[in-house]
Amino acid sequence: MALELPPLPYAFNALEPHIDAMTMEIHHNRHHKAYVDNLNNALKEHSALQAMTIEQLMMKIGEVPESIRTAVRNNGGGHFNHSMFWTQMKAGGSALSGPLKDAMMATFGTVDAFREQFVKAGLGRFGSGWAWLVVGKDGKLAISSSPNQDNPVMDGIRPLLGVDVWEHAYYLKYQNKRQAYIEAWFNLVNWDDVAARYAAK
Ligand code: MN3
Repeated sequence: MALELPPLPYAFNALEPHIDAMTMEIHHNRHHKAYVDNLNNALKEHSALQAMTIEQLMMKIGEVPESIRTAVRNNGGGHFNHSMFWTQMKAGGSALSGPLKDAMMATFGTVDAFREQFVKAGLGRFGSGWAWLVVGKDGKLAISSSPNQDNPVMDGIRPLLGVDVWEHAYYLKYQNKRQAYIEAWFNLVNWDDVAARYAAK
């Protein structure tokens, strides 16, 4: 039972001007598709692993046979992270409110302070990777970042929001200006989706 590339929940050009249509098309149809194809290929001889959800695979990455662990880590991580990434954006974004906003104020003081720290985590990730808003093991919100296609789930931590800071996510429009990309990306965050993740604890 092969994993499938989930369709984008909107058109390639829906997120313009913040993320351009060509970046979205290449990112989804080629990069994300390659992660799915490579993951299916790695799992070909492993029917027990094929029966797991992508989240279960991430949680149990340490138990995946060593011969395919790196492939599953990179490509399974890519599949998990991007599946989440698409649903966390929508044209125009949505407003942050409710218990998630309260928790954010309690942890970071202000929403602006959260944004500032989140941007900093994205800028501080050298090379390719992700910045995350997570629920830490203490139940509190926290910001982290991970290299490559790693994610908090691999460490038993629940991600609420992630931004892809690989150059393929922004280079066509923003070139080397990662900060401008992350700040523009905030306009697209679907906080309803993030809040639903937070509520699902
Ligand atoms: Mn990407």
